[in-house]
Amino acid sequence: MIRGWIDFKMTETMKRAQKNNYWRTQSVLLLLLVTFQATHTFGQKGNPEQPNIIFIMADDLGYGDIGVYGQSILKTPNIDRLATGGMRFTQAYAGGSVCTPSRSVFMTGLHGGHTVARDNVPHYDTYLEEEHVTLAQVLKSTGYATGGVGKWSLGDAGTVGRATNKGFDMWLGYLNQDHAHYYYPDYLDYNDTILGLPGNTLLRDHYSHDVLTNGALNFIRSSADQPFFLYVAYTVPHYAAPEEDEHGLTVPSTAAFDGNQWPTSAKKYATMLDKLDADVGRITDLIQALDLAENTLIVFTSDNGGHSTTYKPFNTNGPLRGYKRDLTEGGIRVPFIAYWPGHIPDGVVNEEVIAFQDMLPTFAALAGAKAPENCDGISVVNALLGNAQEEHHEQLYWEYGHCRARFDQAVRLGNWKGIRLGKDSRIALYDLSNDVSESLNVAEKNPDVVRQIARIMNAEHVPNERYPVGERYDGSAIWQNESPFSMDKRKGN
Ligand SMILES: [Ca+2]
Repeated sequence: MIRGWIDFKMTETMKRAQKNNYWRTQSVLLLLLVTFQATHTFGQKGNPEQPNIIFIMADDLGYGDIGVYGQSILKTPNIDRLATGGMRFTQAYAGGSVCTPSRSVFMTGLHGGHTVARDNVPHYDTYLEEEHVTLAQVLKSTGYATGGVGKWSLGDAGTVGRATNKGFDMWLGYLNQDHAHYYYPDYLDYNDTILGLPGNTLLRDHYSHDVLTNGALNFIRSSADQPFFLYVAYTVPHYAAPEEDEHGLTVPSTAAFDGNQWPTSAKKYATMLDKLDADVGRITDLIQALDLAENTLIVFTSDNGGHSTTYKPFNTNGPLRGYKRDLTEGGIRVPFIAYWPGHIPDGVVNEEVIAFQDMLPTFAALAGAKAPENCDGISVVNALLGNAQEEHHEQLYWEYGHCRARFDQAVRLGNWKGIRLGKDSRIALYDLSNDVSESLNVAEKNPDVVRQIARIMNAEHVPNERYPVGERYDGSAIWQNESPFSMDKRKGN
């Protein structure tokens, strides 16, 4: 009897406790829900589990061109703000020393000795085939809206490798990279058709960089309610075709820099950089205005090093030796800034060695998507978020010049950098820990390191029949500057 009463009391107590716990639990859940919603639903749009990713890549922008990387003459306040409010990497590497391989490495997650497009030449109408998986396809497969503007380089209009067949819902710009040498084109590729700009070559109404930025902004506006990936492959400050501009640097006006005692080409370069910086600011401002900042990772970088003809006082590659096309650091080490308020700590300078092939596994990890198994890159999510990065690159590999006068290879192994200029030539060795300018060849003192680097060079270069080493290519561009609006075409000729 007593036992029964105790049992009863216990049961009632337990029930009350359970009830209290239930309500306490519910209250905590409700509070969490309100907090969560205040942070993520009412304060933020989109799914925080799948952040938006905006990858802004300049063209031929050097390591030293940006204020936070030491530029002292030209001003880049908007790009600098991404670094002061985010993370700046000092040892980030492009996929190659020129446009096409760098973009191929970024899109495929395979390094320059494995990826499908190894150099800007020979010219092919497509590089990507049906079996090649791109970063855009990976993100699209997990529900991302995918858009791109600018220079694609990996497959022309009508080919299997065109952007809209390789994962992009929207592409506005230049599928063929020789087309991208024209800043006043009379058309741009737009999805599987063209955006006609008839008369533009003559009248110069539409500077292509402005059109690309408008396309990027409109893609953000139209994708704001779902996770999106935006690839902004700008074409500045790359040179223009000489028939379009006598200095090879087409801009609408150099008025903002005319007070400087610089050559005209320098004023034009400064104008390109100024427009680039302003448009990075427009993209960042729109993300802020749409209340997407805490749910959007913005990366700013360049596809390869600065050009050798850039006005010398600008010091385009900072302390680094060499330029675009070189495998010394000046050709491949690039500015790399990651900005994501609330996720990436402010003003961090990160010395982690990262490379373009890491972007596919990194973005896939952020999106909750599966990266292809044969990827050469590693996820650097932890480095990006300011956490301890457990996996590091043991080595990095680049190559350039298969069908040119000289085939070069380079390896980074820890802080060692080995470079071979010309097939079967001797390897020069530099210690980047105390010689970032690669000025002192220490190969003779470190024969074991040189042998190890030689083995890596031999192993990582996988021959590709489209890039036969030593066979000089002298073909011209496939894309021809012929207007789709010419009178001949109207007549049906
Ligand atoms: Ca480039």
